[in-house]
Amino acid sequence: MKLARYFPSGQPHAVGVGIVSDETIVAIRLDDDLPSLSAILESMDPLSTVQDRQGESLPLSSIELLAPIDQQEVWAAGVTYKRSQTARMEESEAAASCYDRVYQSPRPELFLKATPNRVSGPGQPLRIRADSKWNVPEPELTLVVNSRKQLVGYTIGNDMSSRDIEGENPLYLPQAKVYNQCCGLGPWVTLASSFPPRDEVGIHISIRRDNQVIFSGATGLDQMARSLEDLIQWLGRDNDFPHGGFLLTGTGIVPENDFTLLPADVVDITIDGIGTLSNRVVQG
Ligand code: DO4
Ligand code: MG
Repeated sequence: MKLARYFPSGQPHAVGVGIVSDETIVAIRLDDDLPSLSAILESMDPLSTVQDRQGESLPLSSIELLAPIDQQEVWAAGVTYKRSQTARMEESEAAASCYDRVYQSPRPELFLKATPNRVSGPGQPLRIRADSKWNVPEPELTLVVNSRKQLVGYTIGNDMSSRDIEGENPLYLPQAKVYNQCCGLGPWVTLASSFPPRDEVGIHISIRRDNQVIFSGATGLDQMARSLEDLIQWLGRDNDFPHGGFLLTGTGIVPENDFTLLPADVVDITIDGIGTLSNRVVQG
């Protein structure tokens, strides 16, 4: 089951939650007991929670999808794929040994990526910083975790990154990663019970400029050096999430070093079992 947040057509302030299938969305009846998507994800069994609350069915084309986030924090893991380790070591003389070590260490790299106001949903713009000249999208399977630190679903994350800032000095990492519209999430949450076997999950990216594909890449979840449960247990050590949280699990696709995103590029990220997250890039 796929659960989305959306604005119904003509009602840009009334956030709805619905079940997506093919080209339709079935509205879920919300009330004070169940006011939001995160409340559904917090319930003991999200699937049965929504079963008897189904309302009208709408064409997907008639609504505006929103990022599937309410009040949760967004965290990210780094250097979880060999390709990311190699790319970071190339971009940073100063931190090469840090990236090498963290790829192999039991403790993963984890960082706070975004608060809800910094997140862009499907079709909304993602930003490259005005003070950066080397930027990439990072297509990442994203875990949806409830306040009990249980994995309840999956979505797609885009961990937009300024490689020149990150490469200049590892202490600049928060500035390379966290700024307005730095994180894409969506297009919806696939509940854990509906996610395909992990070793069959492919992650694909394509970047279009002037309607031409200028970069595409693919990897698989089976290329990740850590397990999803391991990442969640490290994130949850002495760290609570009263509203639940999102955890981007790292990128396995990094374009060659001569590539940078430009304003008006369109980034499409597809992950099997979820769908496609599409965003246009802006700068300044
Ligand atoms: O420390 C650099 C960030 C790594 C990252 O974001 C990734 O591997 O996805
Ligand atoms: Mg990343």
